[in-house]
Amino acid sequence: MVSESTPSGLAVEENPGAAPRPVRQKVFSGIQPTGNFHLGNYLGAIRNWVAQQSEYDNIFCVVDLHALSQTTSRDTLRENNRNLANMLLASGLDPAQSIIFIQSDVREHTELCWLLSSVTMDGELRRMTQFKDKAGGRGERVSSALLFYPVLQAADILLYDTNLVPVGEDQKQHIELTRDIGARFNARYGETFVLPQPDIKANGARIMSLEDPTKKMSKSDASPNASIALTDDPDTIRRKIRRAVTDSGTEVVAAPDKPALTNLLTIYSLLSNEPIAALEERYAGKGYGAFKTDLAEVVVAAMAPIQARLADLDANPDAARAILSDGADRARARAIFKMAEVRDRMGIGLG
Ligand code: ATP
Ligand code: LTN
Repeated sequence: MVSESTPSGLAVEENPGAAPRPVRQKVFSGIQPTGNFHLGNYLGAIRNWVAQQSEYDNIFCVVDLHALSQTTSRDTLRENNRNLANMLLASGLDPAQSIIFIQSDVREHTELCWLLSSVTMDGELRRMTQFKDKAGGRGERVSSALLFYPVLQAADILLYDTNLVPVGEDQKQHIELTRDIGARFNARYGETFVLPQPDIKANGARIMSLEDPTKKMSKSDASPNASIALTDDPDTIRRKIRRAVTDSGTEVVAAPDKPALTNLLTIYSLLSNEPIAALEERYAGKGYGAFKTDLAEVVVAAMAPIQARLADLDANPDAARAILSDGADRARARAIFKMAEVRDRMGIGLG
């Protein structure tokens, strides 16, 4: 059934004969197991997932099939899947409040991906910024998985009647395409999919590289000093922040012509829950050195509880396995139900 989002954050499902019952909005988001989970992923996405968990009906997914567009080693992918699952749990995702699972465990994602490709234009996929960035002029040597990536992402989202997709800024275009694909399907076959809204926060949606504040902090950056991994030990964090590039001048202020300081102040502000203006005031006239020393300690303190939980989870691999298996069962039950509707709408099989 299609439910409409309301500004109150609640969706109202029709139920003939009964008073309308508010139901929680459905949230879906995914993250690729492609290597070192970094502060940008945490501040732009996962921290928000955790903070909003109790408000919504949530599904969070380790999108290993998406990672196949970049990862070619079997062992690396397995290891990344396990590490990311543990990291999500260590960051505070709670299986009592959220369904957490591995994408490839629910085959309906790939099936819907194929079906949606019939309402997706080749030109739309070639225009995606992420495709253009990652394909980077490699022409014929780019896998078609990289091109198809947003169709699979649309399938992930549309499969679960998702209202809200909490992501970083870089994913906005993919969510817009998801809406276009869903709307086109609905126009052709009748109302089937809920059209999702991106949930992108004003702060933290685009944490920048520590070495080049014009580029986003990215898992695929070749330089380890460009990002802070959530697993970095305190000394590594201190060293990376000490050597992070700054802007010309000496004042600790956020401004359009000070992208490096703006980025560092954003990180500080989000992790300490203090407004940027208060930090600017505190460090007025103190220079970059004192600011960076304190920032490093703020980051170290924020990572400590996550790293402690991660150590426990790493020591007990069966814990995550059971949670993910249960998550896949719960996600599959919803996905099978939706796919029956989609197949029928499209006239697949004998009916
Ligand atoms: P890659 O750079 O290899 O594409 P990634 O670091 O972007 O990887 P993803 O798995 O693609 O990681 O993204 C997971 C989530 O983290 C997404 O919601 C994405 O928008 C968010 N995210 C990624 N990088 C940043 C960043 N620098 N700032 C804020 N959010 C980010
Ligand atoms: N492309 C996303 C990962 C992703 C995703 C999703 C995010 C795959 N499927 C569904 C939100 C909803 C990225 O972050 N790079």
